Formats: sequence, C-alpha cells, structure tokens
Amino acid sequence: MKTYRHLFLALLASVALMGCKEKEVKAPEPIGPLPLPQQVEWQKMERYAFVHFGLNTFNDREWGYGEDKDLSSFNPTKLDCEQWAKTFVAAGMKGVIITAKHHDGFCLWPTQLTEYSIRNTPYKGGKGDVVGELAAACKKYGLKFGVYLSPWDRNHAQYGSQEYVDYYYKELRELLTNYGDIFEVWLDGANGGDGYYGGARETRKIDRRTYYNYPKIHEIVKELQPQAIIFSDGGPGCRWVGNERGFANATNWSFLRSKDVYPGYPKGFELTSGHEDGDAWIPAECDVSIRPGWFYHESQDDKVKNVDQLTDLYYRSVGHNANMLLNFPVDKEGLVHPIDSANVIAFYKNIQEQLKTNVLAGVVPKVSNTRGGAFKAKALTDGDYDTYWATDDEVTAATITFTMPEVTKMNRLMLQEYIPLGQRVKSFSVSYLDNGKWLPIKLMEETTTIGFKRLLRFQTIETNKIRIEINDARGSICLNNIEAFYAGETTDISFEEKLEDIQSLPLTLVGMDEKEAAKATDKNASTVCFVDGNTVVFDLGEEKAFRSFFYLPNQEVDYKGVVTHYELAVGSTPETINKVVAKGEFANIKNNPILQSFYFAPTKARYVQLKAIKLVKKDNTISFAEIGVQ
Ligand code: FUL
Repeated sequence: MKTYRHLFLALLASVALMGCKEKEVKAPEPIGPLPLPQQVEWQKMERYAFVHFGLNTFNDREWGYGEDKDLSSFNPTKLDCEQWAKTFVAAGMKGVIITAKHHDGFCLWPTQLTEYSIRNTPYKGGKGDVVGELAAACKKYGLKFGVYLSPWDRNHAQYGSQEYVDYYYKELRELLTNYGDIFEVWLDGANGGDGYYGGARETRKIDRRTYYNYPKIHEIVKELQPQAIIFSDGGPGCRWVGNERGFANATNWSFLRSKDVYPGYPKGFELTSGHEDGDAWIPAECDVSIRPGWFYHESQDDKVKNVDQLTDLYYRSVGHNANMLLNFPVDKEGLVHPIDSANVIAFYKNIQEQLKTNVLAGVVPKVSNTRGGAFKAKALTDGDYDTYWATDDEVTAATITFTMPEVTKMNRLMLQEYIPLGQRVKSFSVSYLDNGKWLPIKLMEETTTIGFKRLLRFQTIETNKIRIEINDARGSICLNNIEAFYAGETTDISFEEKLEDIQSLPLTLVGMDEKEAAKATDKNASTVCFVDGNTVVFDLGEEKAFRSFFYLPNQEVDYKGVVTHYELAVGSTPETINKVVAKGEFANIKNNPILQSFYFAPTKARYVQLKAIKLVKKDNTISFAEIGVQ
C-alpha cells in the first residue's frame, strides 16, 4: 500500500493553518501522475556521483569487448574508496552509483557466478571487492549507495538466451542482498550488438522490450530493496534525460507515457522534456561525466570540466527539475583524479556562494488568491518544505508579488512546486519594478514548467519589487518555496566542445563540393558535412606521415550519417587505397557524441579512405562535424 506521508502532513498543515476558524479548508486534491514518497526523497538528493571503474580503466577503453583472457591489467595500487567518498561529501553530493558491471561483463565484486571478475585480478591478491569497499565507505561517510549493472554483457557466452537472463537476475540478487541499502539501481539502455560472447565473436540482437523481462527485474528490486529507485530510459523510478551531456530542457515534465518508453527507446530526445500527457511519474536524471569519456583516459587529464561548465550544467539539470548524476572516471591508481576532485569541490563552493543569501527570506508576498483563506503565502518563504501556498480549485492563474524592505540586486530566482500533490504549472512569467514601471525579466529560456525545482539565471536587476505570474496550470497552484539571490557577476555560460585544440594535416575531400567539404574542417561543431555513400576519401596533397584519426560526429539528435564502426585505409592514388590501417568501433557514440579518435602504426600516404561499416541509423550518407588526421 502506498503511504503518502506528505499528503498526510499537508492535511495536518491545513488544519493547523485554519487554527480556530469554523470551516476547515481542504487541501487541494492531488493531480496525477504522482510521485511515490521515495521518489520525492530521491528528488531532494539533487546531486550524486557516478563512478565508472573496471577493466576499461586499465585498457584505455570506453566499451570493452569482453574478451580479455588475462585480467592482470586490473591492478589499482592505491585504490581507496574512502578517498572517493570523502571527495563526494566535500562536493556536497548525497550518494554514489558504481558500475558494478559494465558492458564488458567484468564484475567489480567477487561473484562466484563468473570467472570474469575481480577475483581473478591481482588486486588484493584476488580478495578485493570494490563494490563492498565502496558500500562500506558510503556508510562511514553518510552517502547513499547505488549500483549500475549493465544488462548487456559482451563476455557472457549465453548472452541472447534465457540462460543469460537468469544469470543476470542472480547477479542482481547478489548485489541487492550483500551490500546494505541501495538507493538506485541503474539499468543501462545500451543493449545487444557485437561482442566476444565466450569466443563466438558475433553480433547478437535481442528484443529490447522483452528480452530481459523487465517486470521480473522490477519485482526482484522490490523484493530485496523496496525503497530503491530504478533508473532506465523509461523508469519506473526515474528516467534517462535523453543525452549524456547533463542537461534537461527548461520545459521538463516529470511524467512519461509509460507504455511507450523502454530501455533503448529510439526517440530518446523526448526524454529531455518528458511527456506532458504521461500517465506515470518518472522524473529525469541527468547523467554526465566530468571528463569527455565515462572511463579514465590519461589523454583527457586536460579536459576535465571546469567550475563554469559544471555550474552551467547544475542550472540546466537541478535547475530544470532534474537530478544531476556526475560521473568520476576513477583513475588507474584507483583514486578520484586530483584535477577532478579539485574542480568538483570548487564547483560546489561556487554554487553555494552564488545561492548563499536568499534576498526573499521571510518576505511574505502578496498573492492574488489563497485557497479558502488558508494555505497562505507565508508558506512560500518559511523554509519549511511541507508547508505550501495554494489557490482555490478553479484558479489556475495567479500573481505573487514580493516587496522587499529596500532596493536589492538579484540575478537568480528559485521556484518550487509542492510535488507530493503533482506537477501542475504550465506557464509563468517574471517581472520587476523599475522606476515605477513593471518590466519583464529577460531570460534565455522559456518559463513553462517548474516542478520540484526551477532555477532562473538573468542579468542583474536592482529593485524592491518582483512579480511572478503563473499563467496556466493543470489545476489549482501549489508552490512551497520561492527564493532569489544575487550570485555576483558570473561567467557560467553554456559549454560547447572546444575545437580550437584540434590540429589536422591540411586535407581536401575528393570529389566533393568545396563548400560542403569545408564544413568538415571549419572547427565548428554545428556545421555538418554530408557525403553520399559509405566512404569518403581525403587527399593530403602529397605523401605525408600520420598516426591518428579524429572524428566529431553530427551533433543533431537525428543521428544522420553518424558512423559507429569504421575501417580506415590508405593508398598513393585514389584507385589504390587498399592498405587497411585501422578498423574498429566508435563506442557509445550515439549517446555521447564527443570527439572520437584512434591511433595506429605511423603510416605514410597521400590518400586516406574512411569506410563506414555501420551507422547509428541505416542510411546511404555519412556525416562529419569535424574530421582529420594527425
Ligand atoms: C551508456 C553506456 O553505454 C556508457 O558506457 C556509460 O555507462 C553511460 C552512463 O551509459 O549508455
């Protein structure tokens, strides 16, 4: 049975507010879909850490193939889960989720279910258990603990059959039984494809909707960890936000049409805003790595997101009604890298600093309606989560006006809806009084939904009056908190991939219209060159030596022409390109379309041909935002 503690508290609040009045004012009826109490608690966590760590860390990979015979590369010499936990606490995070098993099938806990585990590595002489060590560190430092268990397993011989699914259930049972309370179970959407599969080395397709029998997985979680939130593209506890860049759209509903969405859902872009007409409460979680990749690569030590970039993402995740799941690629020593920890702690200090002094604290606003004279506006600034201001049932538009004792600077606004009663607001606007005139606050994004938390950034204004107009809602309005701040004059602007550092040998695309070809080398991520067919040939002008290739894919979510598997060949004339120098996969390119690069034995040639063996979406076109050789 669902126990709606918050609703109960809300009712109590209504009685309390009425004091000795004759007629009791009833709390607004909840408007579904509604969160479960554990979803409300989860939303209050706001920020927590992700850790990607495993064989990939030591092999410089993003997606391992599951083929390593010898696991001796896994040998972190200074691994210290307490160092991780202390870093996350210092960064104000409330929990951590670890890749207990990634797609390569390697298990970070000493399970007896497979030989492909930490048991067969040199770490602690085979007696180590990173899952257990992290669970213990979390307990010690007051963090919540969660697990990522990849359904896709490129090592397992029986992947694709029922035997594998049963194996997966057993793995899940072990994790959910042996490591204390789990707050979130992360079910990744990347599923099926090529792999080692016990030596078969083949492509195995599975039906993403039915293969794993997700309802059964949900039952196991419910049985062993009833409070745990289940993450997947479609929930049921929380949903993927549709990108791995760490942001939700400004318009963000915590609802999904639950029958439509499943792990690996092809229309991932819908998840960035949710479904306004959804039937289930499935709020968004923004996963993003502090570095370009999810796993550690030394080559990315100078590409750690800085304070401004992280701050910007905070406003576009937590500030867009979503939780922020920030990944740390733990390094080869087994530590959170010092650059990563320095940046994340500085980021936390920055947001604390920006949102330090609430200039509306204790200021009781004037509102155009209060529900039956109760549910008064003072709840908006009393600092109590469970008291809220509400309007009468038929009132779906209202004005809230704050008058401050003196003219005050501000450039941030925080709004919160009381989500135990549902997400309601569809549209709002904000204005301020300037020399006796109401002016709109100029914002860079739309003011539509609010949800659990909405943060607005705007140019500094100086005023003693600010007005929030709720223009439309799905029913009566229930807000529990409004705050405003002066964050200082800040520089946390949007982060775009920095392309200036990329240096390619000069090249032209053979047989291509010059204007179109230029888009592939103009260092502009938003201009994309499309080439018909599945190959493209570059001419370096004369024979030159090079040893690496890079590729920034089309950044549009239609994935047009995005290459996942490639073959690179060279030759001295366009007709004799037959020496293959590299062949491989751009791992995880669909969800994380960062700059890709690969290295090969230094080679000398004038002509280079890239052949797309496979694309994200079948097509007769390949595309490049940027391309080059070095
Ligand atoms: C994706 C995976 O394929 C990536 O490797 C990473 O684990 C990310 C968080 O989820 O779907």
